[in-house]
Amino acid sequence: MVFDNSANNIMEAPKLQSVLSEAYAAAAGKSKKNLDFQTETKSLQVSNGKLANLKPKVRKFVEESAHLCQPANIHICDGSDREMRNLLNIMQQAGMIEPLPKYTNCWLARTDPGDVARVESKTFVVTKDRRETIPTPKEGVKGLLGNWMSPEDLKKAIQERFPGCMAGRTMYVVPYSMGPVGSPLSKIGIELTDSPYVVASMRTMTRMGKAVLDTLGDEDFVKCLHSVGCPLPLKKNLVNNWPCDPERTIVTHVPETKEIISFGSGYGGNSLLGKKCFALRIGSTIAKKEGWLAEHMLILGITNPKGVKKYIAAAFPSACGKTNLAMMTPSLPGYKVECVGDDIAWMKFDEDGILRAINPENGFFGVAPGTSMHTNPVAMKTVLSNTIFTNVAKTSDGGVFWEGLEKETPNNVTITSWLGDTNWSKESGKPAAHPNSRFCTPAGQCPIIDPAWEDPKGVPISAILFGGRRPEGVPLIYEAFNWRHGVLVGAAMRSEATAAAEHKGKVIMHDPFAMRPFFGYNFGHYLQHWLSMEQRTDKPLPQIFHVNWFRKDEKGRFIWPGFGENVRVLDWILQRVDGGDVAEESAVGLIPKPSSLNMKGLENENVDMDELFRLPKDFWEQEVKDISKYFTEQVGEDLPNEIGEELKKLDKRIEKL
Ligand code: OXD
Ligand code: MN
Repeated sequence: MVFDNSANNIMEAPKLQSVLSEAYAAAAGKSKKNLDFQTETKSLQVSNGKLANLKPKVRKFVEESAHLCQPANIHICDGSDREMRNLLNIMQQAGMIEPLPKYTNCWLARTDPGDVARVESKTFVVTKDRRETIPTPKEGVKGLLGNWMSPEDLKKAIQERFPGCMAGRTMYVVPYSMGPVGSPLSKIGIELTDSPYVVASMRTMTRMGKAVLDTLGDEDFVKCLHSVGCPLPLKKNLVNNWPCDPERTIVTHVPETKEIISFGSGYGGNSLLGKKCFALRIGSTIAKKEGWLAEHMLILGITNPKGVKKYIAAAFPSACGKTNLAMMTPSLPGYKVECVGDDIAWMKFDEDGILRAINPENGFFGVAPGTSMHTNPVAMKTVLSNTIFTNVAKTSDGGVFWEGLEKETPNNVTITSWLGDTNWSKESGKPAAHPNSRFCTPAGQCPIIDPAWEDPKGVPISAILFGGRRPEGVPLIYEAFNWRHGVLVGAAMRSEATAAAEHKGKVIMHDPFAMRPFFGYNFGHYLQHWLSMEQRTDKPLPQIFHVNWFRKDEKGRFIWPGFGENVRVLDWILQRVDGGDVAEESAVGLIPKPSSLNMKGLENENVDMDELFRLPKDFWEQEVKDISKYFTEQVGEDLPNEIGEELKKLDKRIEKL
């Protein structure tokens, strides 16, 4: 049974008007003096589709945005193969992409080197009240849990950027569904963009096109406006034929009006607005309102040798191996892993109170470096066709190259780096591929895609994993004592910095729930929402675990072999989910009883199990201090008491080490 806690919602009824409509009205007002500004619907050029066929609310959004951005014409996407071929053609002719003849229908894009990653510092959530978006940090401390902007400042930012920003370009109307089209768990967005690269990528990453417009009923859709910010004629030369405006880039979200407005970047989560912007930031605010969870998690199905299948969701920060785990080739005989998703999970209770998850995406936008036949053979097979690679290196035989593919690349080929160095060699000391280079590939062609990956009901989740890159102190696996403790484990997550964002170096950063860059609302309220899950069902919630594949020895070598061997950890988790008596208490949580982790076949690896599970007292004392400082400085009064209490309990247990 599911309990409806909607009465507890602290979100108020909508008060804000559509920011985009206001921006249009303001620009139209000015246009009375400015004859360039088109105010007549009939003056809009439409090269594909018909405005008259759009639902009135979609049409209004498209027309207002077109009047604001003044594109040369409008293309309403139908999602067809023909349309995709045309887009690829247009990009090839513009020099934005080139074919990779070694594979089937694969392409390489190289961005302006100023536009290579998510720009967290320029990403904002817009609410009237600052505290709805971010907790108030301690005085003198910089808040690290997202950026807030007022509606007034957003309106100003739009006025400074959007009027006329698509001049000379095509504005594409991209209707898309997060989740299978028509599923009750799915949500619809419409992205307007002047980037054909974004359209082609959205076609892979979401269900996109006519079918979405056909299913859109009276429900709200998320309005997404995106521009690369380079109207024609250009004021400066493009680098790599990649239009962008890094100095004026801004990525904004208005949860109350369900609007996403992004300017200046054409890459990744800044511009494919269904992914981080919708499925996580706006998604998490919708989830809070409606009583479910929108999380930065992979979803995998695992079948044991007895044929019993369970589903696991796992949250790791960017570039910690989510895609590798989601597509794992298990080393233990008789095990099978199947992939539902590699990045995002929407989890809701069904009518029986079971937490079920869907992957709202339709493709993988995976980090390329480190992916190889050794680390992720399934991904390597998936990307051999219909894939757009971005910022990887290319080989003289028409293929791709990145760090990690050294052994798989013929010796007789030359390598052109992502920066265009045609005779790249390792000796240059520079990476061949950008560390955040990506493949964008359809999920449906993954050889181990789970048969239920598009099940509209979602898959039942038995376990939730948190984890990160922790070179020191954190054991291979531990289980939370209960849900509340598990929420602390998620809140206390830390990991080495990633190339997916602007951070430098290998510092250990706090990344609660792997959501720090993706919270759509105040992290303190998010924790309260997670805690409230206990009251929302009378069925057992998924068990919560923490994993760390990345512990190193004193020589800096990884202690655990990782990759396919991680199935040994999943095997232990399955035993726990089954109620197996294979755990014992430790200060941090439940850890495997001696010999309960299946190490058969790893005897020659000499894995130092004692070191893998050692809990150094000084390390954990420092860890608790750091977490406590982080909560005090960053979350302050918004930290739920339950989490403070759980941290105190951890502190007490550490004292006894
Ligand atoms: C991603 C990320 O792109 O987490 O998935 O940065
Ligand atoms: Mn991610």
